[in-house]
Amino acid sequence: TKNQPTTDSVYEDVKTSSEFPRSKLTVKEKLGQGRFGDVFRAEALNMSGHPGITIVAVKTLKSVSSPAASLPAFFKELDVLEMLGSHPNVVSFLGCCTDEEPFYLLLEYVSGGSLQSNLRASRTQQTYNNLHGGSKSLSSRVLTKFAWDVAKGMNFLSSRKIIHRDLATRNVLVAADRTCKVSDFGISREGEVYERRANACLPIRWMAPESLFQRLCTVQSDVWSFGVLLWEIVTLGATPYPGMTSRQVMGYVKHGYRMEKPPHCDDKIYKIMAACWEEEPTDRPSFQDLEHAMETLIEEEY
Ligand code: ACK
Repeated sequence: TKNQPTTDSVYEDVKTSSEFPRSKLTVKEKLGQGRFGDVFRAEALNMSGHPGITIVAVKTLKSVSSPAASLPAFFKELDVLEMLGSHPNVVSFLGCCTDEEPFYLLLEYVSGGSLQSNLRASRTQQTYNNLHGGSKSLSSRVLTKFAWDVAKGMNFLSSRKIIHRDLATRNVLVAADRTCKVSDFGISREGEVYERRANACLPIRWMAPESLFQRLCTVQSDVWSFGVLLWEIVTLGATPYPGMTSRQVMGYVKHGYRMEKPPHCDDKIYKIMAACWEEEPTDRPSFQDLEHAMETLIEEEY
């Protein structure tokens, strides 16, 4: 259904409604390196009833052949995005170009960069391994609001039975008005935090024990990752399990150890992250619980 070449002409006219004409797209500067290829800013002409130009983010799939596993992953992501609908705390899917290579995914353009880079840029001193860095520009209320936004986005995704599999501050984007938007669904991504294990690059430090040792990914393992994301927010973007190798992290988690409360971390927030790290997945809160808990924290701050 994605305009893939087919030998059966009967299906030639079956087009996805989200296909956008490539000729109406002007690709501008590169924003960075994405999961399947580069990410660019682009201008889309007369997109979905909006006359004139809409700024979009274009995710490219470099080539079908390299690596071979990318194509099914790309279409899987497309299927997920097409059925999603929109939510203010989730990066919107706007369309795709799959008539020929390179394939494009068109996404809502979010101008403020990742939550991770925002947290790190806000530090008074640029040392990501120490956990004492106070923020010069982000109040604790703003930090709690970030967590609330992510919980709302994840509550929406989980209500649609979508498992993120890679929830972390690097995969949350910040809009100009500081709204956080969950981005980057799927798992097959390359990069330094995706540590190699059994020929797969995995975000070890964000993974629940059942994901690490039984390859189980569920909404409850996303909740575990949300707990790690809370820890990232509190530490202004430190790398989880500081000073430990990924192998050490796996042993540590397996034996029931958890990250301790970071200095200056509010007791209530630590209690929430610790609940996300319950050994038994069903003992962890739901994203609905987490959304509510973050809202309560915000209300208590004033
Ligand atoms: O941290 P960044 O500036 O934000 O660098 C990465 C890069 O592309 C590779 O993922 C940016 N990026 C990804 N998706 C979007 C988007 N929807 N809008 C704006 N920038 C994006 C991301």
